[in-house]
Amino acid sequence: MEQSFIMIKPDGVQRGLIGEIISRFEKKGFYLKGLKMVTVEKSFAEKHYEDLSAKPFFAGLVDYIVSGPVVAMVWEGKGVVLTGRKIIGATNPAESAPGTIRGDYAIVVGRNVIHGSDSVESARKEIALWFPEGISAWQSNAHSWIY
Ligand code: 3AN
Repeated sequence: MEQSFIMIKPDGVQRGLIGEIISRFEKKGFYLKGLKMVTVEKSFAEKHYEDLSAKPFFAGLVDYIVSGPVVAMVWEGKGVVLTGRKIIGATNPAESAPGTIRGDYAIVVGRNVIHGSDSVESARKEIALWFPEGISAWQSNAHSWIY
């Protein structure tokens, strides 16, 4: 079953949006398979965002991610990567539709509350990076009703 790496960024944690964000994924019908609150080192944040290392905002992005605890999660379900991106909304909150997380709770791109994997392949890499210890293998019995 498809999985996505979803992270509530330091601004989302500090603004008290953890419950709201988890609730949106849960109510949609996705399953929470991994969850931890961590404050990461600069080198770790640089690894997570290595594809963006040439961007002018890279240093500021890394400083933002290490500025406080984040909530790292693995969510599972049919099409969770793409649907998760829809729930999250466009990268720039000025362009995210109302009803999306960024559309409802963020204003600027440099403080956009949440990260979600952009492909199944990056989800696999990000889950391996953030959860090297592995995640729980439980299966909900509700699967048979939903799918
Ligand atoms: P997304 O998070 O929607 O996949 P990416 O991968 O293009 O978007 O960018 C990763 C993160 O980099 C964004 N979530 C945002 O925090 C930051 N970012 C992207 N573009 C900018 C920008 N122009 N200025 C500042 N930060 C940016």
